Amino acid sequence: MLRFSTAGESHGEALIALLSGIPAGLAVDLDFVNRELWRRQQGYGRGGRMRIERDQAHILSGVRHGRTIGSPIAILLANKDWQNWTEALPVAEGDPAKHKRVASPRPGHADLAGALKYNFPEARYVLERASARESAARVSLGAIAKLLLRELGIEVLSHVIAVGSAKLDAHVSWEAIRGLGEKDRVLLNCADPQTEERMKEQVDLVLRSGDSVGGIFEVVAHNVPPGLGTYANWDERLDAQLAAAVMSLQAVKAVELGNAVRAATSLGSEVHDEIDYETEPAPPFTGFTRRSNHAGGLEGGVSNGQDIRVRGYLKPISTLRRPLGSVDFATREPVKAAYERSDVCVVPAAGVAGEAMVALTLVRCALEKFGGDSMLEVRRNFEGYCQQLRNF
Ligand code: EPS
Repeated sequence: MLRFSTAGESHGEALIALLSGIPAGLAVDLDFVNRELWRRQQGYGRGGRMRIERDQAHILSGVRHGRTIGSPIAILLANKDWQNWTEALPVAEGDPAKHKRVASPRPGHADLAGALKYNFPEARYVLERASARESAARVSLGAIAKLLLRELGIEVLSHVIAVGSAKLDAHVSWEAIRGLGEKDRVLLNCADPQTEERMKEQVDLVLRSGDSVGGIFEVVAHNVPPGLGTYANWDERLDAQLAAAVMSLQAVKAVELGNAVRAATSLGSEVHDEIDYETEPAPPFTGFTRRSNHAGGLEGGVSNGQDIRVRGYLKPISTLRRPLGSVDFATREPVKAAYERSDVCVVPAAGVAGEAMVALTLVRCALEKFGGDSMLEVRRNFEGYCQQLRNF
């Protein structure tokens, strides 16, 4: 069974990521893992922190001589910023005068709910763990998941559909998304240069005004065989698992599969993907094809062989340079919400974290269906299933 978790505070010494259930014999390309971490750090509208950090995966266990050995994989990501926080956030008691209190909670952030819940007099510890810095750890695990999916021919990437009110309405092909993933310079990871320019204007606007923006990313999983997930039990539905996985990312407040939002106000005849049967050119899994993919590759909680498309909707960043109204934790007097440095737009980065969550979810389902203790066994099971599909 695939299990994963993370630990670490945003300004603590390091993030730790733990992954178990990956079969033995998977080649681990560390350059690929580090490139994924780099991709998550990109995008126009990131704050000063990204100039400090250069995330690099330090694999502690589970990989020997370049391959997984079936044991839990532990990855450490050092926080470079820690050197500036050793006195403010020590593990030992330290000097209370050097602690950096977060005196007033930010609307939209976990600050207030977290302080009330854990009985903290201020929000420092809350933001340390609620911070999206944690998503770096998930991306390192997502990279391992992607390497396993690659062995089955499955790829997962993302692109940005909207930043603030600048939105791309056109369909974006898998080839265009793959092209974006190969770029060495990332602006807003949008496939259409003109829309990307409008997105940049949105970021410039909020940079000037001390505000922040959210947006929409879309994760696409390409070449997924039909039959992952099942309608048999509610918690085994792939659509439900993907929605929970992407919703669990910081600042994601809605998840859409395919064109579900538009479909809800359309007629059935306009949105259901009509079925054809073609054997030329040779289909990847089955001759059953579709004339469209409004469903986002999922029907009945099961992958249907089309690209899986999952959209994450991000609320605007909750730390504002021109802060909103709040209350001082200590005095209860009205004040402006706390401000340190912050990002103003993280949609491309959230897309990369979304890829990681989708990849980990697909690996979990793939191992349930094709699972084995070694990659040899997984590949054999997978190929047997592909043969079964061809014979169907
Ligand atoms: C974050 C606040 C900022 C972001 C951070 C998420 O960090 P800091 O408070 O150190 O300036 O840069 O994101 C990351 C560190 C990251 O790696 O993505 C927050 O409060 O959520």
